[in-house]
Amino acid sequence: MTDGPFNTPILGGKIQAEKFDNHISRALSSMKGQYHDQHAYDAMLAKADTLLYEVYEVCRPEKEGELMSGISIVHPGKVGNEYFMTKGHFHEVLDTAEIYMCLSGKGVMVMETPEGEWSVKDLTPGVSLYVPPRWAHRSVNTGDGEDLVTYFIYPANAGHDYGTIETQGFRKLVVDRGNGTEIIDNPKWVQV
Ligand code: PAN
Ligand code: ZN
Repeated sequence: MTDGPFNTPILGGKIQAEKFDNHISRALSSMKGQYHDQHAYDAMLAKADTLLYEVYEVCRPEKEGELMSGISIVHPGKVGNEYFMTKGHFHEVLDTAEIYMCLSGKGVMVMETPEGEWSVKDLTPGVSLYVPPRWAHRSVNTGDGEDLVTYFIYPANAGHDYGTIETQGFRKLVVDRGNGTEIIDNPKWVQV
């Protein structure tokens, strides 16, 4: 990690993995209980632990004033009728925001607050999304056979609370039941 200014190429072809500090890969087995169709999940996992998404991070010291950034790539596909998606999280420091910029592909960001508000916004190339403080967020690839690639920036001291979502899920799911992309209530949602 350098003390001075630095560049990171993010556009224009293949990701240069060596320019990032961290490469995270999340496969189906890390999403236990997150997809609403448990039968479809089990059947898919029995065949292969499919890679769902990857994150390339530019890491900075986890202190106020610093910014974390990177690239998130959600691969295309579905578990049952539910699109591939990230785990999703609240920031541990709840009062921290995040900016996402869609670089390519097609998707949505599913968001909600602890107070019960929810929102689903499009992720389309060239459009930036502001995720305000307190909003949990999960990106979902609704595209047809194409990666959803986003660039994100958030305060380095934000931290990640995955546990709340793992336990209660998001209030809304993004599915395709044969008529295109739909946002439906999560039948398994429970208040922690
Ligand atoms: C992003 C996310 C990234 C992967 O960097 O961490 O898109 O999603 P999950 O962390 O939910 O697996 C971010 O929102 N950081 O705060
Ligand atoms: Zn975040």
